[in-house]
Amino acid sequence: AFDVQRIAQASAKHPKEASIKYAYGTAGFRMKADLLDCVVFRVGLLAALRSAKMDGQYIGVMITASHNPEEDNGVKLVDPRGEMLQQSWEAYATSLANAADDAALVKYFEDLIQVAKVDVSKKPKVVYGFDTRPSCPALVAALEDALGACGVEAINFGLKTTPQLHYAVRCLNTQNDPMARYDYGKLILACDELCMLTIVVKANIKKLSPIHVDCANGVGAPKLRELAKYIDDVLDVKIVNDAVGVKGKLNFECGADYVKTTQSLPLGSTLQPGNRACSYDGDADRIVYYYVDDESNFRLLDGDKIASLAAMFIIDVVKAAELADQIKVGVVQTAYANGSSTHYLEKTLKVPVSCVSTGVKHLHHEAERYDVGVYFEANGHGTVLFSSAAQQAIRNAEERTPAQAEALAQLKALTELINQTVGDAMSDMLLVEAILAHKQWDLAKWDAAYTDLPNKLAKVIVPNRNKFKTTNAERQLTEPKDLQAAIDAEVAKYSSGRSFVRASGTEDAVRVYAEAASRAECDELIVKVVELVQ
Ligand code: NG1
Ligand code: ZN
Repeated sequence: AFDVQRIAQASAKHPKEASIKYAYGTAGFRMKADLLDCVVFRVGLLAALRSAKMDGQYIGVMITASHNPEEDNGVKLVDPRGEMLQQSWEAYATSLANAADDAALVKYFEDLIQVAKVDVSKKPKVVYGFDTRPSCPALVAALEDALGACGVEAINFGLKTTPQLHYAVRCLNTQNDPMARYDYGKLILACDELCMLTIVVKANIKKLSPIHVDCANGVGAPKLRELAKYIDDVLDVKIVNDAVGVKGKLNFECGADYVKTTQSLPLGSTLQPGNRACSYDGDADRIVYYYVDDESNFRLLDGDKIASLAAMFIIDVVKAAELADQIKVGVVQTAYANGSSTHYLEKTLKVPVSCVSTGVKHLHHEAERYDVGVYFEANGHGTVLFSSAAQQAIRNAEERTPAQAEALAQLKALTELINQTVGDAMSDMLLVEAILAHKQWDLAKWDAAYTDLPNKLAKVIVPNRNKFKTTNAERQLTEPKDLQAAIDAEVAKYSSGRSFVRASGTEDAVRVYAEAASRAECDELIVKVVELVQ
C-alpha cells in the first residue's frame, strides 16, 4: 500500500510551476529542463502506480529530450514489454502533472488508484536511465525522491540510450538477462553469425569501407565506442561528434534530425565522395545514412530507404527459407514517407504498406499485425517486428537443402540482431551493415533502388494549432473548414504533387509537408500551402 502522507511530504520539495500547463505528448513530457523538476517527480509517482497496476512488473522511466537542444529535457514511461506507455495512461500522466498543489496531487493519486483499479498490494518496480544532458542528475534525484516515497524497488540503469532502456525493461520482465544486450554480447553474437553466414555464401566476402558515425555529441558516442571494439573483425567504425559533456555541443548542427531536416552534412563531417556515413540522434533511437556522390552532391538515405532495404532483404531470405507462404512481410509508414518509397514498396517489392498517424506507438502497433512488420518514420526512427508465429515458423522449419538451412539461420540471426522493442540506432545500423556486407553494396547501390521525390518540411507558428484537425492518417484536414479543398486545388497544379498539414505533437506549431516531381515545383508548392495555412 502507498503512504500518501510520505508522498505529500516528498512532493513539498518539488512544487509545481504555477503558470505551466503540462501535457504528456508523443514523446512524453518535453520542455526546458528547469521546468521539469516537479514533472519528473510526479512521473515517478505514476510509474509506481503503473507498475502496481501491471502486477508489479518493471516499468521504465527514461530521462532524455532526444534531438532537442541541450537546455531541454524530457521524461517518458516505458511499459512492461518495452513499449510506449499505454494511451489511456497518458491522460493520467497529464492530470497528475497539472495537479495544483501537494493536496490536489495526493487526492488525484488516490482517485487514480480507484479509477485505474490499481492493486496496491503489489510491490512496484521501476528501472530508469538517462542521457548525457547536464540537467539529468538533478532530475534523476527528483525521480528517486518519488520512487522512495512510494516504496518502489528501483534499478538505476545509468547513462543509457533510449532503446537500451526499452530493451532492459522487456528483459527484466521476461527473466532474460538484461545484461545481454546491455553488454552487447547477444547483439554481437547475432551480428557475427549473420556476417559469418555472409562469408559462407560468398567465399571471398570483403569488409566494407569504414562507416563514419555522427553521434550528435550524445550518449551514442560512448555506447558505440564500447560496441565497436567487439565488431571490428566485420566492421570498422569511425566516430565523429563524440564531445559528450562539452557545453553547447549536444545536437548542435549535427545528429540525425539536423541531417534529415537540413538535408546536409553535420558539423565536423569531412566526408569525401565514396565514404559511408550515418547520424544518430541525441538518445540514439534514430539513424539516417548519407554519402556524397561523384558530383559532390549530398545524398540522404533516410528511414524510408532503410525500411525499403530491410523489407527487400527479408523478403528474399524468407523466400530462400521456403517460408514465403507462412511469413508475409508488411511495411508501415506515416504521411511523411516519400511518395517514391511507397511506390517502390508497393509496385516493385509488392509488399502491403500501411499508413498511420505520426508517432512511433502508432507504427509499432500497426506493425504487430504483420508476420514481419517493418516500420520506420522518414526521420529514421524504426525497427522490424517478428510475430511469435513467424518466430515459431522459423524455429520449426525443416532444413531440406543447404541454401534453405542457411536462410533459416540468417532469419534467426535477424530476430536477435534487431531490437524489437523500439527503434535503435545501433541495432538498426548493424542490420543495414549486415545487409550491405551481404550484398557487397556501397551506399550509391542501395540508393539506386528508387529516387526520392524532392520534398520539404516547413513549420508554421499559428495562434492556435489545435484548430487543425485531421483524418485519413493525418493526410487530410477536416478543420479549418475549406482549407483542405484549397490545398488540393494547389497540389493539382504540380506533377506528382503531394502536400499535407497537421499540428505537431511535440512543438507549438503546424507542420507543412510537400513533395513534387522537381525541386522547383516542390519549393513553389510548399510556399503556396504555407500561405494558405497562415
Ligand atoms: P511532431 O512534432 O508531432 O511532428 C515529431 C516527429 C515524429 C516523431 C515525434 C517524436 C516529424 C515530422 N515529426 O513529431 O516523427 O518522431 O517528433 O519524437 O519528424
Ligand atoms: Zn531520439
